[in-house]
Amino acid sequence: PFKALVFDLDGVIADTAVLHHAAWKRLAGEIGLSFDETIGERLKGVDRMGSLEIVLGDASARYTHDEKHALAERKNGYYVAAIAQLGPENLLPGAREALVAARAAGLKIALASASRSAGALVERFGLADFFDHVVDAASIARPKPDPEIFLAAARALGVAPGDCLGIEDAVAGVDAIRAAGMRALGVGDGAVLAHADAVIGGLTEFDVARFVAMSGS
Ligand code: B16
Ligand code: MG
Repeated sequence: PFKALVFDLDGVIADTAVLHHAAWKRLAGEIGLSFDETIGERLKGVDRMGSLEIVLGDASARYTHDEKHALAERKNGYYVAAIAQLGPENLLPGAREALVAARAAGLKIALASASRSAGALVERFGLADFFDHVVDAASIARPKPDPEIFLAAARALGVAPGDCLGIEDAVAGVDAIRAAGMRALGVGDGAVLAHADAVIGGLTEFDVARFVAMSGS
């Protein structure tokens, strides 16, 4: 059985994606770029500068490195202001219950979010006590689908990657989990998350006994 769970945040524990989306849309409007509403799916799980490149598209060439960092900072200001309004009522259904069940089953729990606001969000949601470790996204050099963030989580927990189950809503995140040598539980659409070992529609379907038995050594 697995010894640990490694959770993604945005799209798994809370629907902060809509707030990232709104902040990018505001920035795009301010700099005169059109904002394709279908862009949201492509931003899932992608780190801040990677997201900026998606939002800029062909306009990327018009900006210097420093200007891009300033744009990303501006977007982050909007996002940080938006999440200051969030509380436990903004958790996705089943999130808290999944953490309670995992704790009761004696599993270690880590958070592997690409967001630099992940620690603040965990505090706002009143979930800090559930996590044995929250990976600091700023300490990660290579974004998902690189396995670095999931390997860092396993190392911090002191659990071998093969004994961890990673839980993700993004394609890049599922691929990162698999590349880390963990099993992946996808949250969302099974057709999109085809590389996951199992897929559920949301954490309301998280059955700890079933998934802990799924494998591990
Ligand atoms: P920040 P996750 C990701 O969170 C989001 O899905 C993605 O849209 C965002 O750009 C990224 O965090 C970085 O966030 O700008 O706050 O550092 O899905 O990995 O929990
Ligand atoms: Mg996510």
